[in-house]
Amino acid sequence: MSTPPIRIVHLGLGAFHRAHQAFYTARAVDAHEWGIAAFTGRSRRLADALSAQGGVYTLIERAADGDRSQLIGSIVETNDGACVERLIELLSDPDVAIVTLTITEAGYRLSADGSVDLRDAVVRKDLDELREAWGGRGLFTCEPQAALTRLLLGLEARRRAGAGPIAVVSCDNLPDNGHVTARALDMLATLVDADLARWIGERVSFVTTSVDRITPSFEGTHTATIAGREWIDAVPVVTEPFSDWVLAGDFPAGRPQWETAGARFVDAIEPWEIRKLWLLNGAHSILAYRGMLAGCATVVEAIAEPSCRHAVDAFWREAADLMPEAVETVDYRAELIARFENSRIVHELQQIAAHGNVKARVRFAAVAERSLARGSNADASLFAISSWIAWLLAGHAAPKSQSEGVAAAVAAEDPVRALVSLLSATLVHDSEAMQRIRMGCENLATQAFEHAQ
Ligand code: CS2
Repeated sequence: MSTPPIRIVHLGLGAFHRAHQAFYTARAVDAHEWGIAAFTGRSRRLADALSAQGGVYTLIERAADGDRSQLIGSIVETNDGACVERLIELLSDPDVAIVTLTITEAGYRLSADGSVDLRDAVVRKDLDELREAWGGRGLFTCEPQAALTRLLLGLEARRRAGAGPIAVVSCDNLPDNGHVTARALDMLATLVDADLARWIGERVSFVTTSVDRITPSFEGTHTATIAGREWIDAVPVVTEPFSDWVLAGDFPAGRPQWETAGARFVDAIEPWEIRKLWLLNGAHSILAYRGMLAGCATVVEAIAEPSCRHAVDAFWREAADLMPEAVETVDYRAELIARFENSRIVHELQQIAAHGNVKARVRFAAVAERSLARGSNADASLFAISSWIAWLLAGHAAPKSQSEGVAAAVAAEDPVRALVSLLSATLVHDSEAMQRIRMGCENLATQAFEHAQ
């Protein structure tokens, strides 16, 4: 494989990026023109392991009836996320045309109203550092920790270098993720330097995307035979055969022909995005909370559990009623069941359950708010919120998997109220909805108690 030049920078190197954007880039007809320099989020372990194998890794597509493996060579450089010096260098290069992000929903550090949470200690520290760097200490002395403040630093370097416009492509499970990223960066930039905020507004294009491929974390090796010789991949990725990528927005400095690898470019993304977020991710989160309350550990176990399946079906009916008629949901739901039932993919519920406040806001509360506004009783989505709360109150959350705000709300005098306020200002002030969420929590607590006996 010849090495393509670096034209894409990725923040958030992990299994999902390697199964999705790196896969689409490697499969595009112009793959030889588009190399990725990827930065990890928290630890440098994966960067080092991939670097040791020249960035190349095996993507194992695990279907219910067998595996299909392929080598992916689109990632040509891997870095520890903390290495902002390299990020600055790369973004100052006019040949770099795109920044993609998989920094997780929680990585945007937003409050319930969608603005950056300025009470977040990391954001505050980073903003202070950035101000000092602007004040004369110099960009290279700065060590921001949050993904968006790191990106901000890179964009300032690009502005100073006159390296031209660029596209920022969010690939996280947030509705209208391009706009969310634009708003967050504008807010952060305005707090540091109004000129940078203006430059971002004029020169950075924010692309909204809906991404889909179930890719649980996987620890293990894979032995491949290349040119008759055995090669042991220390960091393969295991994913499902299905994948989808819908994008809307401009790429002012060019882009790979991802459509030749199956991506879809659309003008209006909302129908695709909410179908995926509500039906797939919403069901995933219900399976996680209800499933663990019922003693299940994986998606396959939970979807086979009648009370979980019933809760998912009811939620799907409610969510599907809110979708534009043009969007197909019947076959889509049948296909989801088959994907969830793929017993060769081991998807831990605890992994899905992490960062529940950010996920429940997008997956449950958004459905409940819209259902109530349309005069429906929103039974299934309110009950989904109850399942998140009952799960938290039953002490199922893994250590460090939830934010400080969630831990404080669980310990509050009225935890149900405190937790709902993290999701939605509308629901917390709707006494009837609150009443039903409380009843749901009580019912689930009783069921969980009976299950444990
Ligand atoms: C999951 C997603 O962990 C989670 O929150 O719901 O990672 C899901 O597997 C992907 O969005 C599938 O495309």
